[in-house]
Amino acid sequence: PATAPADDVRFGPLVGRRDDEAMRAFRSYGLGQFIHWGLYSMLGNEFEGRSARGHAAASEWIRQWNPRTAPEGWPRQYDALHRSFDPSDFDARRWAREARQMGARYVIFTTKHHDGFAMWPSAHSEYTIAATPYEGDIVGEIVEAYAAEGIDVFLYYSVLEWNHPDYMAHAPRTAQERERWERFLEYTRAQLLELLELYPQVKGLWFDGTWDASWVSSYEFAYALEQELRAAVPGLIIGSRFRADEHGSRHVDSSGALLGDYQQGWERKLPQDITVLDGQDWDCVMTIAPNGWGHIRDTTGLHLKSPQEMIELLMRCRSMNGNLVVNIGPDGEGRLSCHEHEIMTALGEWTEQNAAAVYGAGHVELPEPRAGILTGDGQRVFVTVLAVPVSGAIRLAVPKDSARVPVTARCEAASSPELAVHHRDVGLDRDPMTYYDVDLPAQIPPGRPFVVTVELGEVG
Ligand code: FHN
Repeated sequence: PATAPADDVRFGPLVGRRDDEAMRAFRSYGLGQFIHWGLYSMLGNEFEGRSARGHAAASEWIRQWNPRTAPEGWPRQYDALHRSFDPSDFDARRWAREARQMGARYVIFTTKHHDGFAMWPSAHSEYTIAATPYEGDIVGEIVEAYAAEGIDVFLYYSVLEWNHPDYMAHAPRTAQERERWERFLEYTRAQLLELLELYPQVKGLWFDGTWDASWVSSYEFAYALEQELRAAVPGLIIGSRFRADEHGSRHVDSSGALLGDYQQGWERKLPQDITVLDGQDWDCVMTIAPNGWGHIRDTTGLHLKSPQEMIELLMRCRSMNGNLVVNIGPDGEGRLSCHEHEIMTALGEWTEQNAAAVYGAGHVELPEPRAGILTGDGQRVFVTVLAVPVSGAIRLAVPKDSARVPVTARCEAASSPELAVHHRDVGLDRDPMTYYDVDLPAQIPPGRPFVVTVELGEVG
């Protein structure tokens, strides 16, 4: 149902906190996959042996190579890349199968990044996959393959375009600029409606490049367009990056309401704790390298997150009711790196072995033990143990007036899964908590976090 915007915000939220089937599915996705794939993937952050590292914001930003250090004639060479884009190893069904094996329940795919190149044969642009030697529709193949694996598809779309003649970063100032900008808005609208018409199975649109003053000042247009998009695909999910309100506020409007179905601001960072989230739905999009979403050929000297780190990030997101979306950047031929495969395999094993702690579980209103991360489903508390305490036990603090308390515990990863639970009241009357120690298995699985499942039972 529509909520009335606060008095002085006319272009605030279109919907209140949704609780329909699509949003309930979003809340239980747990893990997603982001794919940055486009012309920049052909370069891997290098051109003719020269590295762009430190000269552009990220690998997919290579077209914006600092002009002082860019190769002679740049970005002419970039803008001609599409003439040879013909990924010989691209197999959408293999990607989709591997994504399912990794445990991803949704995928976000770059249909058009800031370079303006459309990965589908858009009728509204000449700069599309149809102008390459590749004979296919990449977006179409991705949508079909992922949907066939039961993975929900979200389409990434950048409004910002670096090389579109009608695009401008500032709000239009003259009549001529206004005319150009109007044309650009119409083009944006046409492409978005086209995407939904061509691929009606999509579950969401993931907007990017919406920070420039030109777009922020087009809040009225964006408000109307959002309604059109929602009408085109009932249940469509749109995050908080799409549009601003009339006061220039983004993500959250000037009266504090979220401008979309979920908070999309968590990029390469996680909330400190659940209180900062203000009850919002959210996900966190995460790179494997420190930054750089597109393929990076030479990762020497870059810290690549380890499988263990990714598992920890996933469980931290779940403990605060969010999803983790892990990015991959295939190369220009459609190949993933060994490290990406390693991360995906580790996540796949983890999510398969610990599905209950990941998908159907969320935040637990108990203090987090130092040993690890808590998720729960009302009947059970799952402790993802990151570090084994010297005591050999995990201590759970439970309010003395709690109706449910730990009764039994298990660790499926141990050779003897059953674990002893001891109730230890420290005897301080003023302490509102009482304590349950779970003995950890003597043989701890090496090198990986592991889950201890604690069953809760009625008091008395
Ligand atoms: O500039 C982009 C960046 O290249 C990448 O696509 C990320 C993904 O979240 N979004 C933008 C920065 O916020």
